[in-house]
Amino acid sequence: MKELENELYECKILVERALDKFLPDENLYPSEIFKAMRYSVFAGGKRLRPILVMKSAELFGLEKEKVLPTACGIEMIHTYSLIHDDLPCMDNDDFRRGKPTCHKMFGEAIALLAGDALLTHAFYVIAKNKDVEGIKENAVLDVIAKISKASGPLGMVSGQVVDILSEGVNIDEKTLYFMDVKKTAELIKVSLWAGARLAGADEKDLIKIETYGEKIGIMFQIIDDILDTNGDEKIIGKPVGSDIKNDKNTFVKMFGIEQSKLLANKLAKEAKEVLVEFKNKEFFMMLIDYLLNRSH
Ligand code: GRG
Repeated sequence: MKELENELYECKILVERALDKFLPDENLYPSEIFKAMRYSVFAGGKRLRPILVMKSAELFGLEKEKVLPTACGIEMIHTYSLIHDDLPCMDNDDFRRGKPTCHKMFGEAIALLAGDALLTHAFYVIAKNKDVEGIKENAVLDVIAKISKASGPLGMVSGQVVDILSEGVNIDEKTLYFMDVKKTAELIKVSLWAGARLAGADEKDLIKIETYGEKIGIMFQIIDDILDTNGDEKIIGKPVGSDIKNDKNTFVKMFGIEQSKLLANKLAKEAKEVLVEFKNKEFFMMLIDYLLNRSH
């Protein structure tokens, strides 16, 4: 596990340096928006999605530094979704990543705009990947199309819509899976797919890496649901019980903690099976157990 943690740390440093380079300077006019964007991006975060982009590119033979524009763009999209998710009209949360939420610091209007700004700026940055030596323009176009689909109304937004509309309502298992695949797994899946596509992976491998992404994506959300019930507030960076407060539909609500853990373990096993024939798969194998046993 030490080896995996070192690798995660090394990638995180690369991502954070690149994010600093790709985000507009906060002294630009009007500085309030740039300050709010930077505040939320640098409030913390595991940088899981950009790391997946980089390691997936590496798995298929491309240096991980070459996909940093795409990796950073996806982290910007992820941060936008967190800012909007925390707004009073959504989950109305005061803390995120261990700090006051964007709207608590900058007010609702600027927080809404900071989310919008990160979402749009993300595609400006992702498009820059075409200027990196060895990257094909067609691959960048495919990546832009796929990321916009995964984060838009056919992806993450529809998951969020079901999440909001089903508050206080009993939904069935199929709807719970739909919601979590869209809300959480889509961005994780597309991170892996994008790294692989930029590295020139073939269709068969693209499908496999996406399947792995779907399994770990749902597993990630199940663990998120469990941590919201029994996690350590100081470690997760926000108060526990916010799902209960908002009467959310979660795996814990539907199946209880023990059954949810079993489901997460089953997905972990299935994810390992997907990559069994891959060479150099050690990072992705270790990552499954790391995410399964995570405390934040
Ligand atoms: C369109 C107005 C509008 C809002 C959209 C799409 C959306 C808002 C929100 C996405 C839903 C969402 C926040 C899903 C949760 C996914 C999840 C488990 C987030 C936490 O991810 P981590 O643990 O966070 O990787 P860090 O802080 O480590 O980056």
